[in-house]
Amino acid sequence: MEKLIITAAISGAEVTKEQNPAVPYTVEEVVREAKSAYDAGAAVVHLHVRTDDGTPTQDKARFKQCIDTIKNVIPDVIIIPSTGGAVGMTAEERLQPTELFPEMATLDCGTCNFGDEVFENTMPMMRDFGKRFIENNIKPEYECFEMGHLDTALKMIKKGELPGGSLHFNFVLGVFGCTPATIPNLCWLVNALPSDATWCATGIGRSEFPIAAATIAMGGHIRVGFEDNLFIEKGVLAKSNGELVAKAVRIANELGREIATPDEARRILGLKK
Ligand code: KMH
Ligand code: ZN
Repeated sequence: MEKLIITAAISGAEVTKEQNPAVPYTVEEVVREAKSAYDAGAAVVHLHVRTDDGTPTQDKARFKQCIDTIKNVIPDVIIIPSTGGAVGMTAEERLQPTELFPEMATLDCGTCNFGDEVFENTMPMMRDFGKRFIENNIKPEYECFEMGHLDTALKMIKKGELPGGSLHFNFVLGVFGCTPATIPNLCWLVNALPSDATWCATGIGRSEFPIAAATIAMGGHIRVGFEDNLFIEKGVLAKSNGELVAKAVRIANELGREIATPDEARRILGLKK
């Protein structure tokens, strides 16, 4: 089995300091959380940024400041900025980090309910995102919350509307309104992938570690972090993203799966440094 790539989704756009005081807003806090995750074994940081008061933003300058400061401290880490941003943002607003030419960025593969709100990713929007990723030579992490998202992405890739080549998907399971985080659902999605694609799975809330454990055993890659889950165990807040990554590493160690360094992750994902 390939080594395990651990992604840390350190902040997200929705969770707040009221829910867990360690959720990062400022640049210093973002770097602290990225480093804690990296030191614990994460090869990848999935990045959303906020203004200092916690408001989600896709501002290019804010992304640049966070990315540059993270890279000063942990130069080899892979940073995957979000182009999902927060519900309600426009496509142009969301696309701003692609102008920083990251090696990868997320590309969301369809509209879905997101709690009480709707996360909009129409096919025309996806075509615009695909065009930008192709022009700026960015490898997408295709985010799928539903089987229909995976099917749409595969069809649009075939038509050349989204980037092809070596494909990487992240299945996000357990968002209220989308696919429930069950192992049969995960297997259904994984079985629909092209055989040479790489994949990651993300379990939301209390499903974070059960989905991680199943994914580690199945040969996929995993995502943990505050974006998805704030608790290290039932009723106990995690002190840092590093604490969540360390738990994932312990599970991987028990299952005999080695952890990929950032450069090993680049090889697995087909990235050129
Ligand atoms: N914040 C969610 C509405 C992504 O990063 O691409 C979307 C999201 C997906 O987090
Ligand atoms: Zn995200």
